[in-house]
Amino acid sequence: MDRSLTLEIARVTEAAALASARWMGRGKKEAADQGATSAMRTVLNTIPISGKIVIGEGEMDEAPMLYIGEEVGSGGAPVDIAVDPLEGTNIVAKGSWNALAVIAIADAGTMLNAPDMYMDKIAVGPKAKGKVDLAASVTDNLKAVAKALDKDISEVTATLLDRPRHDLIVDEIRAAGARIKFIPDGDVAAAINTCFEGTGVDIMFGIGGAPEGVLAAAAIKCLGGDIQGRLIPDNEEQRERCRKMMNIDCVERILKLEDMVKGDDVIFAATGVTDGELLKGVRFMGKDLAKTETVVMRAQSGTLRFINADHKLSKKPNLVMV
Ligand code: VTB
Ligand code: MG
Ligand code: MG
Repeated sequence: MDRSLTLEIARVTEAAALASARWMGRGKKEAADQGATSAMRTVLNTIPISGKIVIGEGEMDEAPMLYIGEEVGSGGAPVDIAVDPLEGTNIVAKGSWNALAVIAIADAGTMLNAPDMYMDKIAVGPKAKGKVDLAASVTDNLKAVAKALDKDISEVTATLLDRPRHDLIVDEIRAAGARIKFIPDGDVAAAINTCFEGTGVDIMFGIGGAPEGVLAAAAIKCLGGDIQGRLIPDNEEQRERCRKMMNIDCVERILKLEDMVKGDDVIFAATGVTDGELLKGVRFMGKDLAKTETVVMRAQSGTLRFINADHKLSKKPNLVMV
């Protein structure tokens, strides 16, 4: 993949973030999502790629835009595309933390076509790469992370979605003596944050969306961290869907990073919609100026760039909801 695509994908997530950020706190998550999706698609179609959406807004009959299988781009190298135009619709609706616009692009056929269902996940940063295992106990994983980071277990901070389904994991983290940072939503940001020491979280546990797992895996591959996932189909129909979409032997086996994103021809971008530990959200600075903060990364080189952009809103009428 041409490395100049990294700047192109920053434009894509910036557009989605700008379009959805105006909805902050308005209690309208669908509108925020729709704004992000339509802006993302508009810019994506200007990029010189022949892209196929493998992680998107849903099946063709349920999502009008960026549906799974949709072909996007203005023509070029064949690539797989994973998007979440607004990761954290509830977050934006409430004006809370860590909503992102995200995209990953990888060589065609290398990203897992994960259906929209739950996935159990574990994620850590580069120092603990290869030391955790979804099949091991929460306690053993916490011990392994503590050792890898040269911390006492009481200094390790785990993060997970604040949901009743995580009660047992929470009990075990507490019994082991580690700290917890609960998040109301947004486990892509949480997984990425484990790869940055300054964000204050060392390991992510718990069950979130499978599409979000693959997006996080693309970022974590660029960042040198580690993630594993296990799909949680609810019924036989979902199981059948997994088999059809993903072409893997056992639906409920542990998926390693390499199973979710093969090789290292992958690039990832995220723009902050609302403020988070890693990225500031969109700031509207008066009539004609908005500021965005974006992180873009490329697995092949390991280069990480933070891009601060000033946007002249009057020159981007199609992208900004008024
Ligand atoms: C998950 C998580 C996302 O929504 O999909 C979650 O991966 C939905 O979980 O990051 P519930 O069904 O428990 O609400 C997010 O938090 C935001 O899209
Ligand atoms: Mg979405
Ligand atoms: Mg999401």
